[in-house]
Amino acid sequence: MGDYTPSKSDKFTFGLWTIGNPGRDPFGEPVRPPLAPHEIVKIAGELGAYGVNFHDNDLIPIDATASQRDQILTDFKRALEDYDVKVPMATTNLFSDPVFRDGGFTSNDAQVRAYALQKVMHAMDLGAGLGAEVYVFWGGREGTEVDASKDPRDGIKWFREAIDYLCEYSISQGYDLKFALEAKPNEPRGDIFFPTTGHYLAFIQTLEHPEMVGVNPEVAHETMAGLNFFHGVAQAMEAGKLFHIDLNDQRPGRYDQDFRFGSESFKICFFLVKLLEDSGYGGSKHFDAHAYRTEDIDGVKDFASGCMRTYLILKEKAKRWNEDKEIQGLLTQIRREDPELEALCRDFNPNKAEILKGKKLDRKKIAEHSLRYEKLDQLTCEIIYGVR
Ligand code: GLT
Ligand code: MN
Ligand code: MN
Repeated sequence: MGDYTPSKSDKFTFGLWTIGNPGRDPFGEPVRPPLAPHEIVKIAGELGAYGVNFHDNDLIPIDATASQRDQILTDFKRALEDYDVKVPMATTNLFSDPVFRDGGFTSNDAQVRAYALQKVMHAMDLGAGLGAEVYVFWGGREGTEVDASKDPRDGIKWFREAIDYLCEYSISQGYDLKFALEAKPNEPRGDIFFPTTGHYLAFIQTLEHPEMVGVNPEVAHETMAGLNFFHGVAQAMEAGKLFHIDLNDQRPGRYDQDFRFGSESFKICFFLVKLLEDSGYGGSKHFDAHAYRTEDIDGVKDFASGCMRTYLILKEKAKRWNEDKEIQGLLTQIRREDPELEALCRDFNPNKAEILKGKKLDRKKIAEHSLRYEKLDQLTCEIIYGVR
């Protein structure tokens, strides 16, 4: 068995809102006392996390006075130093306050849209000042219950205007922030605009500064939409757009559960970890999950260390999978190569097309090629179950 102790180079991060989650749900009051930001930094640091991320109001309450703000920031910065914890990502709360009940950037009210933009600029100042390099946009309230209320094309245009504006703001301040857009199909709105990572990938190409903007896919959100999270992340990565990732777990077809990473869909999590490790993804691995509502503070620590430990266990299994001779042999056999045909099929020119059209390709013979996926999957499962 390996050593599953996290190190800073793993770049594991938690939100102030995740370790600090008090266990409130739509039917019940908080079950855990609030933790101050500096206390959360201590917990994260002692457990071996690399960083903490926050929404503006996780750190500074929306109605804080100037002196309260100063005190919170002093305590927070000291804790970051003391426990060697970074702030790699920041974001804005555009969903809790009643003013955002019909959205922020996509509200029907121009005054709300202006307030949202103003709030984000202040939050960017706060985040960049604490060292954040990635800025997340999760549009939880950007959507509708009543489709008569809003033409989605207006919503999309307003959202685009906001992101374009904020890219310029970041450039004008010399912040060098990368923006990461986080999709979710529903909850808290009946329907949220840009319901999946794929929707955001298409949207990004319509922006003034597409190079500054990528995605922040979350396991739970894509799974809620019934999608294969691993595939979504791979597509974002292939497009050079995986700027951040929210790791947690989720049973399909349920509310946004934000369970401990790997607590549910172990196989998808395995392929996800393998993808992140094989690709050399260098960004944060952010656990956007929270402890079950049954837990006290010790349970919160169990949850946080469990997320990191599970990742490291899966990382070790991914390495074993890559080194497994039988698995690699099967893959070589499955993936038939044909350099001559492959050369004909890439980099189109009319001559190649003519040659390819004239080639004798015997489909019945081709189809005889054996695909031993049963065996491959069984061996993969055995590695995941820990018997291989
Ligand atoms: C909220 C949401 C998360 C987002 C956070 C960023 S806030 O907890 O459920 O998925 O990543 O705004
Ligand atoms: Mn979630
Ligand atoms: Mn998230």
